[in-house]
Amino acid sequence: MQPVFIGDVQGCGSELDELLERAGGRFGAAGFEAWLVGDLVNRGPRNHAVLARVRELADAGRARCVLGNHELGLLAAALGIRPVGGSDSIGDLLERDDLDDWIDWVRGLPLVLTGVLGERPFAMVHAAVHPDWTLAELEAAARRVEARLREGGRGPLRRFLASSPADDADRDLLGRLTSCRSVSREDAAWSKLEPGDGRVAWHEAWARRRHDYGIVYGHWAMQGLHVAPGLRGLDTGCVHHGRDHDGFLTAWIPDAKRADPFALPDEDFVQVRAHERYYRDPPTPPVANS
Ligand SMILES: [Mn+2]
Repeated sequence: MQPVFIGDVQGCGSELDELLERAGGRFGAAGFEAWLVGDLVNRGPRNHAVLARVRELADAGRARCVLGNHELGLLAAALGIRPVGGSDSIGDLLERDDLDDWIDWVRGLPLVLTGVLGERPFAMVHAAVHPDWTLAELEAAARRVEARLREGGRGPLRRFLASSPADDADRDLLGRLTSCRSVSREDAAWSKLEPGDGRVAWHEAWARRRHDYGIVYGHWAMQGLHVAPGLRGLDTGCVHHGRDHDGFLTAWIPDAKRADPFALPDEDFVQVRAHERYYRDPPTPPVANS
């Protein structure tokens, strides 16, 4: 089935509907599978509608999704680990009678999905991978942290999410997979911040290792669409529309007949311009790693 990789939706439900409709027009409703890079929710207006749409498609075998930092933020708010702030728009989920059911669905999302495009193995992750990891090491790390997210009731989940990355290696891995933008040149320690001060983009460090697998990711709206050999970064900031540029929801629809769909040039993108101006407030500066 034709994979359609979709960038960060963040509650932009009408743009997701349009993108899925366009994919359906091209491949038929049952002729494609949506692969979503995570951050389905927050900042945008239709969080429950987006989760419900993706869950319905996933249950029908027509969508797959990895967990993003905003899904973790939803869990943390629902579990009382953090207050709901001014830039949060997840009230439509937090106030629902079936919130418990959504917590269980979200905590069960994978952190990494893998497959093969043409002859090229690849992984999809929300933010980043460790520059040194092989695909097998990446999968092993993801499976270990997924098990931590799923084990036990609310208590163990709350304790794991609230733990410090410095004290719990799995919590540190969770942060790298869902929130990292840059790594230190020295020891590849991860940071949420843009490159600078001895840090380079995580994918720059990763690319130097000449890995044999490709990566599809999101999370980095300020960077925008990233098309490089082996790398497809799909967060084009739909929910930031009106900030200082237009926001788009981007899909990568690779031609699987190519031996390496991750090679350049590559024009296989479809973009839906944001339907509304969502961005109003000044950006919240990133805080310490979590
Ligand atoms: Mn993100």
